[in-house]
Amino acid sequence: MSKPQVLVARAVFPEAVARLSEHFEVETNDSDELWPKAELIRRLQGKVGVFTTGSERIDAELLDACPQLRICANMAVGFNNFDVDAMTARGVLGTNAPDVLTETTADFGFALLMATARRITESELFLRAGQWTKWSFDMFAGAEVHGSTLGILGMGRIGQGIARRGAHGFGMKVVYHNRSRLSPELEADCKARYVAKDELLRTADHLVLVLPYTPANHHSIGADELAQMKPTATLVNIARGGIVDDAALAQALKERRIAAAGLDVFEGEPRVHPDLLSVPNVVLTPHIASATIATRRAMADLAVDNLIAFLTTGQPRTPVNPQVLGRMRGQ
Ligand code: 8YV
Repeated sequence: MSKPQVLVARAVFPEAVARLSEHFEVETNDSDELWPKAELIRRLQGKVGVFTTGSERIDAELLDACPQLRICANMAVGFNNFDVDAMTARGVLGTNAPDVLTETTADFGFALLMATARRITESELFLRAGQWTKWSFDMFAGAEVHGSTLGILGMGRIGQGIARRGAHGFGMKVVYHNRSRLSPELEADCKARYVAKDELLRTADHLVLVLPYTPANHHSIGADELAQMKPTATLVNIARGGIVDDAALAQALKERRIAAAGLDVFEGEPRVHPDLLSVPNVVLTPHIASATIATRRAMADLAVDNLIAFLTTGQPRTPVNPQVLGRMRGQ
């Protein structure tokens, strides 16, 4: 009997493909091209599963054009590339890759906060440009990190990891805002105090965004929110592009209405708003918060586990729409 077919939509660790090949006939994308939708649909013909990253949009049009597809396994904790309602309506399962990247991503969030507050990029560019000719008392003087107030918008697992680093490692006062409040035990563990969003914006010395992208969260930080922040504050976005209004942020940075920003994600990435490229007080990284080899391997492994487990036993490890289990497409 021939094996079921799956597609791996982007280049990934060969070991991940090898594991899939034990169970499935696997088509890969060795050139790591970003396939346009029509090409992705063409490649998905006859496939029951697809290994996706955050870059492939799975929507009603694609699902209707790929009637054999039963599972989309994302190598990412975020799954805003999935139209979950369209998937659920058609009995197609989505899975994501939570937990395995939590601490690595929190490390990076903290690194970006430090780099932003202490003006690492700006000062390195100055040095590399041969502009360092003497010491001066306020050269690249930045914002204090230890003992300052850390604000966190979105207090899921990664937000909690950043809170712990700030509170326990740097003696920071932690305030947070989230759709729902943490349990008293988790608040105590993170030494975090729940506040309204306005208070968070007004009091944070360093504000870190870690909320998932949903249409309701679009431009959660725009001109009005930036206006409420302290002029000395820094803003860090490791969540998703679109949560911040990048044009409004570039303007605020240019006018020094906030001190600095650290951005790992962008609206319309990999394009970056041109004004962000020309302001000095911003640290820019290309969506690498989860990028350590060990973590990326764990994320790929979890996506592979989900494909194998679902397609062989019907029991995925980390479903995002478990309501489709039991009434699945093609059964
Ligand atoms: C991924 C991420 O690297 O997991 C997420 O949600 O943003 C990153 O860790 C990216 O989405 C590509 O898969």
